[in-house]
Amino acid sequence: MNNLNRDPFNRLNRSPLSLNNRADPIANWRPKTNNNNSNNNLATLQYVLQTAATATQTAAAEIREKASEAVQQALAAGGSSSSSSSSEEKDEGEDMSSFSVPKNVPSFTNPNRQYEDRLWAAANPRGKNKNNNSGVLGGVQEFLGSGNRGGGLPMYKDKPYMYPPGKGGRIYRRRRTTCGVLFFVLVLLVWWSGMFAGHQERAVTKLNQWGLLSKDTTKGRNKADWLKRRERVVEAMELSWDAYERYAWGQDEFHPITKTGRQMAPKGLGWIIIDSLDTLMLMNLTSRLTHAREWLANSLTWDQDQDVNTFETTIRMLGGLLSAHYLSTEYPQLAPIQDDDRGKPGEDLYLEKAKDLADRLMAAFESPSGVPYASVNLAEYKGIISHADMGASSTAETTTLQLEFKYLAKLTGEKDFWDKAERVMELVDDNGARDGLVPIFIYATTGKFHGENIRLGSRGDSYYEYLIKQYLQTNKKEPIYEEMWREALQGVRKHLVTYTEPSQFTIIGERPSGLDGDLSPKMDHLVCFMPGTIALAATGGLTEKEAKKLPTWTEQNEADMQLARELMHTCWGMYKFTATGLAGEITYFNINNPPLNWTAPHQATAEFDPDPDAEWRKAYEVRQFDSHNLQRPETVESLFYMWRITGDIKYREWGWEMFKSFMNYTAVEEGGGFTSLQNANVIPPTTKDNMESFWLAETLKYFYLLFGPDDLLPLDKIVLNTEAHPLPRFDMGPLFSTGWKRKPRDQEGKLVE
Ligand code: DMJ
Repeated sequence: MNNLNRDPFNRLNRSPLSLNNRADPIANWRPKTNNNNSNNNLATLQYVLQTAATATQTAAAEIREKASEAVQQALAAGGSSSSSSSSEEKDEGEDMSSFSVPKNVPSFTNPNRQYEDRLWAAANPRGKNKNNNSGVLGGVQEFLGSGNRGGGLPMYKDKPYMYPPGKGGRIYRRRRTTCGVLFFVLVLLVWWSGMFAGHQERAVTKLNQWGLLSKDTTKGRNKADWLKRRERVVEAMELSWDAYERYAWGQDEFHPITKTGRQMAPKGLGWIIIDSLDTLMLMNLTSRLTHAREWLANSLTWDQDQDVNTFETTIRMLGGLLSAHYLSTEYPQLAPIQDDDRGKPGEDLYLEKAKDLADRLMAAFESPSGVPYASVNLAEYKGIISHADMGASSTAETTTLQLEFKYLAKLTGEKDFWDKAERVMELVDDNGARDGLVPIFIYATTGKFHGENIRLGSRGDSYYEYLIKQYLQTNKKEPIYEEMWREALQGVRKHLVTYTEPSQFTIIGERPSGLDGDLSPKMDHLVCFMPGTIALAATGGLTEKEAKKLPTWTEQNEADMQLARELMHTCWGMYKFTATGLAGEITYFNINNPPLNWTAPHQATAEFDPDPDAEWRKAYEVRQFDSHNLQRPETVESLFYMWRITGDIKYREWGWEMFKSFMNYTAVEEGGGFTSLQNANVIPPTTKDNMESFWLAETLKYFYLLFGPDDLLPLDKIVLNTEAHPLPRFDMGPLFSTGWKRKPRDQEGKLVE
């Protein structure tokens, strides 16, 4: 791939890239798969793969049957595909000899297959409904019963709450009470019968019954062991991707159990495909990447009359395309694919698609205040005010766009991308949040906060994450963001950190009624991005050992690392607590009344005793309605940072244990890949029939990086956006600047007039 020809936006002339710190390309980094068949772990996914093969044959036969007539018509009409006719089944550079490759896997690059894909998708009536309100919320919203809250707008996906029941008539309430009593009696009976005691039976697992993962002899003692474990992650990615490709290609949602897909826009948004691009690259899955890129080239259009969530579309689609651009240009040997029209428009496909999308998303910033609207209509280039929450946008959503728009500004030389995104930070900060802790809603109309609810879970989380990452992205040249991060972290300690009873686990609670209100001892799984982010902030991405040698290392950094370790321990406990070893969406903790102050001496139990009556378990509580597991990445994300930064092997071991739980309890038969769980606290778990795109974009990527060498995506050279899409750090150059100063404030951070 000749990168010298790549310059569709004339950026090399206008604004030379100054991406210093470019990492050297990694030559042949991907290990050959080990041939040693005595490694029983190789059997781990073999069964699933075999069922995939069977399913492939069945599905392919069904598809062919349904489609053959139409295919014939299409072929007769002379509409044959111009795509590659290569029928290669193996990814380049892969040695699959240790793995039994399924026979009769359809060639995804075969033109007939492409017709089949389209017809299969067209045959799915669920994909036709533009206003089906599945949107970004999809199954989560359905499960939560929040109904149609926004006239069909895809909304924030990470809303792990049960809403209070809506207003209904008396009859409804009476019926509901009767049903409630009956339900309660039923639950009581079931409980008495011991059905919910499953959490004590960790050993009895579905895949183990099939003989999978039951004889894992890999000890993780040396590099080779970890590379073998990393290969298991690649296999999980292959299974997930192939299932999607087989059953829901081109659809935005994938339901692995019913083996169906669903669109979020009339022609699809490439939700899963684009979110996966960089994972496919990192894992060197070339033929799969080729198929994905073909879809982008031939099927993706942003010109659709569709409202999309500004934040989700930015972090997943814009972030996914930008990281694909970054990796394909900086690491061209990763999953190398030939550009077919070098030097012509279309060659820099990822960047062109990113720029086109960003131009449309920019409409969100056209609000009276400059704080972005919650949604955008893509075809109309029009921002749309939130239909819920009194018209307020989520604070995290408005402040988790900056890494993406700033990098795009740097690539294209278009300053407006930078300025609009940067301005939001000023508007938020001008509110003068006490101790740097921001309420979770903000009005796009006025730029003022709405309500006092403060948390680091949904709607609050990535505001804090992007403070420190903006500082790192521009090579620490925007100190304002480090100051804001430090202030906020101290605020977290002061107002949100407390310790459990018994066994003083460190938790980050919530203040739903503001900082003077009560502390709620509740942690969304989302909060578990914090340990890793705190460690990243303390060392700047260096190892702890390296950072400690610098004159800039302080006692505060030391304390921050300690907090990171303690929170990591607590988050890992969320996994140890449940029946499947997979965390619930929300965990409540038992705390003192009044809560212990963050300065109180504390010492959590070091080991998580598996005894069901172990004392430590009394500190944790996962409620029935919060027991779903959406394949979220935050804990493995933090394990990855903690491993890279501290070098403590236990973080890798915890990650491996977690990975095995995913394999054991979320694998879907008949080549379905992996699914979210409805209840991760019973065995067997109940399933949700949904594979989140962040399973491919984040969770599996973090496992892969956790088990791999440290020089793949070095933490002091890149920043990962909140969807785990790697972007380079760079110098701002003369064109860009922070362009704003913080208003004077008192010791608590409140503005002084
Ligand atoms: C992802 O879309 C991102 O990590 C986001 O910041 C939070 N929610 C999901 C994963 O849980």
